[in-house]
Amino acid sequence: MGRKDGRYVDDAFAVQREPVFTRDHVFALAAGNLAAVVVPSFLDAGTCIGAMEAISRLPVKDVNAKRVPDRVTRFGPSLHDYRSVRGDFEADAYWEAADTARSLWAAARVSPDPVRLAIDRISAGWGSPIKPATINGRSLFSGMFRDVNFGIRIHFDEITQEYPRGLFDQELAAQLSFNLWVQVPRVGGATTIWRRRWHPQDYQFRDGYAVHSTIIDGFPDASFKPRAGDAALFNSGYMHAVEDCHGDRRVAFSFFLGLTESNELIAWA
Ligand SMILES: O=C(O)CCC(=O)C(=O)O
Ligand SMILES: [Fe+2]
Repeated sequence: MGRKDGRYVDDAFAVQREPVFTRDHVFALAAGNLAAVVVPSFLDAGTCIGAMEAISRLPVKDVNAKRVPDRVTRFGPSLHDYRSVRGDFEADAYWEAADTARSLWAAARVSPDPVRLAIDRISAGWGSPIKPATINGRSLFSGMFRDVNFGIRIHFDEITQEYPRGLFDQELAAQLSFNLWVQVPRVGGATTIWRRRWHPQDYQFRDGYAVHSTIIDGFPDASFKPRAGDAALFNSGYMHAVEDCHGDRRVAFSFFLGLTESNELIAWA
């Protein structure tokens, strides 16, 4: 590890550009030995434009502003918006939103379907089919896309922290974030990941869903600026943030992948 331009860089925590996602990538990300794997041009330009046209016909909603004050809009439910202040899963509202999003998505006939394509290609690299995460046998929704116009503050995503008593039928060993960008801003919009995980004693640094930036002081980081069509996987248990896009659109299909205790990959958004 060394200092470079005032930042700490760590060769063992780097962004790797690869033609495909592989099984080894998943294990290296799960173990924290890689910051991110980026597959450039995962989708071609025509598919990105087609996806943008199709999704412009779908209703988007502002993400729960109490939880995420960063002005993010999205299509489809994301599990963390269905956690009550007491920490319970708001099942009825979630399943209703998931059913609605599935019907709207099917009716929009987005072809090729970027989410289906992503699940199929990651499954091929992983070596067996990715299955949906389930709660009491019911499959969670993973077809979410979001528009991040002003960035996202430093945070981490870990379902095992959000629901310490467990929520899924499966036990998770690691959680990865998958993003597939179909439109990016001219300026800004880089993703940064720090080699810093959340520790329970960090609660004083918590500010809603985000964490205070002192938490990452002195920790190595790695960044990449996605282009339209690029896809990336990173370990969402590490602190990460999205740079301001100055109001421009930055649209990505996004879901989580869980590596289960029995070495399966499951997906949800
Ligand atoms: O849009 C990105 O680059 C990352 C967004 C994010 O916070 C996530 O996928 O967990
Ligand atoms: Fe995140």
